[in-house]
Amino acid sequence: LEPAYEFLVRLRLPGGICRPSQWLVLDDLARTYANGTLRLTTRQTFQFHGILKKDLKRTIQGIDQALIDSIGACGDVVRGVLCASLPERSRLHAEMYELAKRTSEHLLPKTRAYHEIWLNETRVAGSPAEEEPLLGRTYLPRKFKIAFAAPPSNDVDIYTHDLGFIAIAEGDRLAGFDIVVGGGMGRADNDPSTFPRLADLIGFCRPDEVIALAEAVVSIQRDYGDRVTRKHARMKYTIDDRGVDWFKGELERRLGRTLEAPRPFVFTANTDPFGWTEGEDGRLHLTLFIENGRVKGRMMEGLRAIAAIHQGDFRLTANQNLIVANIPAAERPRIEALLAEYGLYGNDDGPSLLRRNAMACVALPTCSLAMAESERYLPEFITRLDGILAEYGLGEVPIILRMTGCPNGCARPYVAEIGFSGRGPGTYNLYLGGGFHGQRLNRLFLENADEETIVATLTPIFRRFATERGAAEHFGDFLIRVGIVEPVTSGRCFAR
Ligand code: SRM
Ligand code: SF4
Repeated sequence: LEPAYEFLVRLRLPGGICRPSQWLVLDDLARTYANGTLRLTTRQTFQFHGILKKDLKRTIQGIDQALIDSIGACGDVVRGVLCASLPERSRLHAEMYELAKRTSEHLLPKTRAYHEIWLNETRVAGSPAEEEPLLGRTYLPRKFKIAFAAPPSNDVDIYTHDLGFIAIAEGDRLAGFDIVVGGGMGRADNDPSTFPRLADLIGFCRPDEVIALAEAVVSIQRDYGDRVTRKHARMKYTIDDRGVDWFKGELERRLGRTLEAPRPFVFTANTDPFGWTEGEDGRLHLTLFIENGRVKGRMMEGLRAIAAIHQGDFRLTANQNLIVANIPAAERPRIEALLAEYGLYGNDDGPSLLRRNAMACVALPTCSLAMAESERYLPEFITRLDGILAEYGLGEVPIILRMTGCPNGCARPYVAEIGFSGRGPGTYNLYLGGGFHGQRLNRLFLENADEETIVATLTPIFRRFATERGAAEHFGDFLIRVGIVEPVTSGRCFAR
């Protein structure tokens, strides 16, 4: 049976940027070795599903030929580094993207094992030692996630990261970053010692201090993270147990200086702006909705056709969508012709607002940790909710809904205004009251409920929202204001 084992391959794509020529290679690999689809993930990269063991090496070699790798995409290391997609602010994006890429490269494991195993590199005596310069002999206690956000957009969900950098711009140049630490989503079923937690704001740093600061934060987790109980090994627990003040003090000790005070910033949304936008340099950007990140069928053909003529780049968003970025204005008609030919929608008439802003994790059939459907079920569930929202005149009100097939939280459901995590076939926990731009955790509202129970619960709440909503009030804020949900103010509070 072993040769029939299937694997998934996740790429490392800091900031989610790839060139059209790379897209074409990945598209070919998906058709040749995987299940004929590409999956855009919640961390701005691609996953291939269904690669047979015998084809794994060829797939990774193909990825290497496209100058992309899969190093550190999984495992107890620093994972893929996110960067705000920022289609129209090209100068700020260029600076941030460069830093995100350098941070990712700097913190990668230095071992050549990947090259030796997959790319036939010969082992040379005296080549990098077993001991990693930063990580040591045992790597980190657990995975470690970093992101760069650019207010007012929180499209990377900065508060859900172990370490986050929030850009502070002065005019169109980058002054530096506010620093947040200790976020994470994962929890385990029926185990209140595990909980999602939002990152705390601890200070400010200049762009040239980012890499040293990231290294120092990672080193604290390396030295103090729990190496005994895996469920307790993320940095959010290290910080929650010892306190933010302790963490900040330890960081300052390692940096040899005190951190500057954080600077003010405002987030307004964690969603993507769909459709066409014009950048400050006159180039155009088109954000396309990709339902739950799954590129397949006619859409896959259409994106391949666009990749074949596109002169800019592609940008994967942390909301599982795709930006065809940096299109010269003269090229717009050709791209629009392909959008029409392949039925790719890039504007407001198409899927509902609820659908466009929603995310589902992969779950069944490929995720071995799934307890319920997610990617395959959310589309039809949203159709049902769309009907109810339309009935109450709420179709144009943005509401953030996210679903995962288990408590691990891969689609960051615990910051959604409406969140679901799978409990069993056809049943979910329902969470309500998260912050519209990812600034507040939601609270458990229904446990282990089926679709009928969930719909019967949400319908009267939507009805109330339609009649009692304040001007421009968001759904999560409304639930809290009228007392339907008590706000969750910390990870521990979520777990109670
Ligand atoms: Fe995840 C494990 C898919 C983003 C928290 N995640 C998995 C695995 C690899 C299952 C496994 O370990 O066997 C899933 C593969 C399913 C499949 O068939 O493809 C999986 N995670 C995904 C993706 C593809 C979901 C998606 O629909 O896009 C995302 C890929 C990200 C990437 O490109 O690197 C993905 N996972 C996340 C996120 C969101 C984020 O990072 O912004 C989270 C929550 C944030 C966090 O880490 O706290 C997340 N995944 C987890 C966890 C729980 C971690 C924890 O702290 O407890 C696991 C399980 C584990 O690590 O033991 C997990
Ligand atoms: Fe799998 Fe659970 Fe992550 Fe969904 S949330 S992809 S079911 S591990």
